[in-house]
Amino acid sequence: MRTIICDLLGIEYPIIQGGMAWVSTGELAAAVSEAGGLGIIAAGNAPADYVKAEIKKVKSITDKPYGVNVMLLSPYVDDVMEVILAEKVPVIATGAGNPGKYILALKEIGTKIIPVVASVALAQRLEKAGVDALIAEGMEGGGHVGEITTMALVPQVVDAVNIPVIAAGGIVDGRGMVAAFALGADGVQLGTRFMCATECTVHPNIKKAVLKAKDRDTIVTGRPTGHPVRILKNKLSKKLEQLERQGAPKEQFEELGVGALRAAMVDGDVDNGSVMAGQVAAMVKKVEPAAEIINQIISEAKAIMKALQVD
Ligand code: TUI
Repeated sequence: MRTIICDLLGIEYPIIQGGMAWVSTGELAAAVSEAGGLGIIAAGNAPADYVKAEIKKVKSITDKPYGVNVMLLSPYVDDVMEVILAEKVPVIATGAGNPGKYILALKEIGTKIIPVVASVALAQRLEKAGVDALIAEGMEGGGHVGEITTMALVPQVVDAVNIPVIAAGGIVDGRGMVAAFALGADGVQLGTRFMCATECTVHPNIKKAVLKAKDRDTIVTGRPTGHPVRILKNKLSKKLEQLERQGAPKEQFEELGVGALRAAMVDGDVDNGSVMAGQVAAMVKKVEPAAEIINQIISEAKAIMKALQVD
């Protein structure tokens, strides 16, 4: 099951845990890295000190490579980048924007750079700028999403660049992993499945909500803000839908959004909080250790590939 991604990142399995704001803490990242995947701390909208503390946690639990996901819309992005440079973080992923201006400094210290892209144009621009790999994330995923599905996006990105591509959005098990390989990806990133890892420190209400979710229980909200976000349907999503129907100004969406993610993930407010999760939430069946999630995905993928052997 080794691919070019394993050698690039120094990991055993080409499975990356998505950087989910207020969810992907040091505890989860360390557990995934210890199990042979790449664990990622999410900086989200948190200040640099938070990120530094999470990095320390990972380093105290594992010597294996880990990453930090930097959300480029964060007001603290420059401070977070400084922490990443100072701590010589092995891998950086980015989301919700173009990380172009940080690439040179990161390359200088040997950090591997794998930005998340939702379009071919940004993929090509970032390849030219010298990034090491790309995460092509389809709109099945949770949180901030683009407009293209994983099925359509991954092969288009794969065809457009000569660096490794990791598929994300809508992947939850070995079937998704093999499908990603068939589309030309060299690895997968999973978020929602790892939200329900035992080691994930997200509020227990969130794990319960994901386990309860059915196929049509997510919705993309906030399109008028230019930053559409997939969340589990709840009171907040209904209010956001109503604002959209009314053609309300951006500020009203932002008012409802501010703090809603933290309220959900940290405080467990599943009614009025922003419960970001992907369309595959319905396929997450139980809370289990990160190592079991990874081992299961790998054994499912191996079995499928064996069954697919044709002459
Ligand atoms: O970043 C994510 N997922 C996220 S970030 C987040 S926190 C947040 N909170 C409120 C509003 C917005 C975000 C929750 N979930 N995934 C990676 C991702 N990046 N998906 C899509 C993109 C993306 C979109 C447009 C990357 C680049 C881009 O274009 C920038 C450009 O310059 O072309």
